[in-house]
Formats: sequence, structure tokens, C-alpha cells
Amino acid sequence: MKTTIEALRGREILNSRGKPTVEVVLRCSNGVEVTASVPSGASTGKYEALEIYDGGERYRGYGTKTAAMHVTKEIAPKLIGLDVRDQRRIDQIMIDLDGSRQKSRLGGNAILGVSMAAARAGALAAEIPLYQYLGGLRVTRIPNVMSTVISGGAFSPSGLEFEDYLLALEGFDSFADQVEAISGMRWHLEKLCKTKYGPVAEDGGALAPPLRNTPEAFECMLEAARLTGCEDHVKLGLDVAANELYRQDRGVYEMTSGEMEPEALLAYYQRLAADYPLVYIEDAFHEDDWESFTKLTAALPQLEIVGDDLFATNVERLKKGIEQKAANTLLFKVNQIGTVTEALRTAEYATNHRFEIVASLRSGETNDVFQADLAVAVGAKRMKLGSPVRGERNGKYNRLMAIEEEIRLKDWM
Ligand code: 2PG
Ligand code: MG
Repeated sequence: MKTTIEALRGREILNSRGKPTVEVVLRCSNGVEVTASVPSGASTGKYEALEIYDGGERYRGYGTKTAAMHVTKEIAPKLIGLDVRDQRRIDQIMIDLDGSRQKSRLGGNAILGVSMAAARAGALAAEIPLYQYLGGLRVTRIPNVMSTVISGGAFSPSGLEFEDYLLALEGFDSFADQVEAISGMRWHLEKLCKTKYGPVAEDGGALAPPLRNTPEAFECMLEAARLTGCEDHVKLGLDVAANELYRQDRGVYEMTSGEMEPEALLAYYQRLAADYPLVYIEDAFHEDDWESFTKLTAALPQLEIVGDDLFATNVERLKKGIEQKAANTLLFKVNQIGTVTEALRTAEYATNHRFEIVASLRSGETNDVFQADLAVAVGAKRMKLGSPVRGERNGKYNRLMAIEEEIRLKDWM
């Protein structure tokens, strides 16, 4: 039986950074109502779908009433009466209605909210879990935990140049065991930092202690792993977020130790990979430096060389990256591209070209756990979840544990 969209509206809510975002409410013809809310990045790349903000006085210009109104006034009239399971058509109608290259007219934040709400309603109409609705019956892989435990870069007072210092968990029997381990490591790390440095700043649950350099951060992280007893199952990752370090006028990266040319930065990554169990480097160079990415991928083929701002979850940019061998892993963020259909297409292209996928939350999150289901749907190898000490992050950890339990119970029955 058809389940159609009967009513659709947007509203302004707050995200985990205390900044407004869009929540969409969708009511189906069978009376079922769903909501979806939109994540938002802070260190965004220039190729992402654009969010619309109101400007003016409210919320320092970051109100989302305009974007919410676009849902209610412009998008809703075009979608009411459509089957909620017609995801591709729903997304295409919004893309056409927007008409811009980067969803700047209606707002990526308006369009994505509707797209997510439609998917959630579609799964309910199909009476299957969201991860299965989006990924099909084959999906069984729960991503490994990848957690930002130390924060550096633009949004942190730590003095570290890179944005995220990540623990990458591997070889555990279950996702639930990984949650236990990461919780222990985060706890030990905080204790270590407080003993060494006194009160420690945080960003979104990641610690921002006054460390001098990346090796010092890695030593602290490995010590926390040893204290938790899981050093054999823990590797290290970096999100360089190199856009933030790049000085275009001089063509150099501004590091705490001084300026570095791309070649010197590459050599620095090689040293770190030789000295530490480093498995993952995200956005090692700025988003237009394809050439340096290609050199790095050739130089460190055993590592996951990951494009975040580089690919912006955009299939065209991913195609270029694959052609140029500019990485081997896609960072996957649904709001970078702005519809579920397009995100799934990019993920499928990655998988078909033997790229691994690392699904990721944004630094501005909501309580919506949609991305956990989506990560399972695309068969992500890892999920970048943030530290497990904040509600908006733990919701996703908890959802992945629930999905794991559900899949295992099905296997058992
Ligand atoms: C990133 C994310 C998380 P933001 O760059 O990968 O660290 O940051 O969501 O602010 O873009
Ligand atoms: Mg990043």
C-alpha cells in the first residue's frame, strides 16, 4: 500500500554547539509522524553543500528560520502526495527546485532535513530498520570505532596543529566491546591530562590539553590505551584538516614548529608513520592540492589516506581522486552533499572502486542517530564518532550497539 507525504514542515532547533540547525517534521498519510535533524560542520570545505543562515541579530546571524521556512513553504507543496519510499524522486525534485550548484538557494540544511525524514518514513512504511532500508539485506558490517580524543587546530586552545587526534579500534569481538574500550581509554586519558596539566579544555568531548606537538599527543593516547589494557587493539589516526593550516599566498602550511612546504609535510607524515602505529591520515593537504595527495598515497600505501574536504562526499570529486590515485578512503558525511540519494551514490562509487569508507559525524551534531544507520548501510569500515562523553555522540554509539544486537539476534534465529 502506498504511504504518501501528507504534511511537511521545518523548524529551528539547537545543535550540540548551541548553534541553530533545521529539524524537519514529516507526517504520512497513515498518521505516522517522523522527525529528522541536520548536522553541521565547523571546519567546512568550500565544495560542500551550503547551509542557509538568516543573518541579522538573532543567534549572531546563525538563525535557521529561513531554511526552515523553505521546507514549509517551498519544498512541502512539491512533495505532498508523493510516496515516502520514492526517495530518489523526492531528492531530485528538491535538487531541481533549488537549481544551484551547491544547494545555496533553498539551503543544504533545508534539503537534507527533508531527505532524511523521507528516508526514515520510508523505512517505517517498508517495515524494516533504517540501515536495511538504505543498505539492503546484505548489510551486516558494523563500523569500527574511531574516536577523536584530543582536539587541536582551529577550534582548540591545545597548541597542537592538527584538528583531530583519533584512536582507531581494531580486532575486537564486537562493537559493544569497542565501546567499553573507548570509554575506558577516554577516562584514562582525561585523568592523565589532568594530573599533568591541571584543568583541561574540551571541544565536543575531545580533550584539548596544552601539548607541544603531535608525538607528545600520541604518547598520551598510547599510554591511555596501555592503562586500559587494549594497546594491542588500538591504532592512531590524524585529521590534519589542512585547509586550516594552508597559507595560499606563500603555498605553505603553518605548523607550530614553523612553515612547511608540502614536501616537508609529506616527509613529516612519513616520520610519524615510521615512529607510531599510525593507520589513518585525513585531509593531509588542502582541498585543491591533488598532486600532494597522490604523492602521499604512493609513499604510504599501507595507510588509509582519507579525503574529507578533498571529496566533500561528492561523486565527481571522488571520481577525480580515484583517477589521480589521490587517496584510498572516502570520508562520508551526508550533509556535505545534502541528500541521502547523492550520498548513497558516492558511497556506492567508492565501494565499486575498492575505496574504503569512513563514515563521520560533524562537530555540530544533534540527537538524531540517522548517521549510525547510514554508516551501516554503506558498509563503512570505521565511524568517526567523537568521544563517548556527550549525549549527541553517545546516541550514535548506542544505536550502533542496538543494530549489532539486532543483526546478531537475526543470525541466531
Ligand atoms: C572533520 C569534522 C570532525 P567539522 O573535519 O572531520 O572533526 O569537523 O564537522 O567541523 O567539519
Ligand atoms: Mg575532517
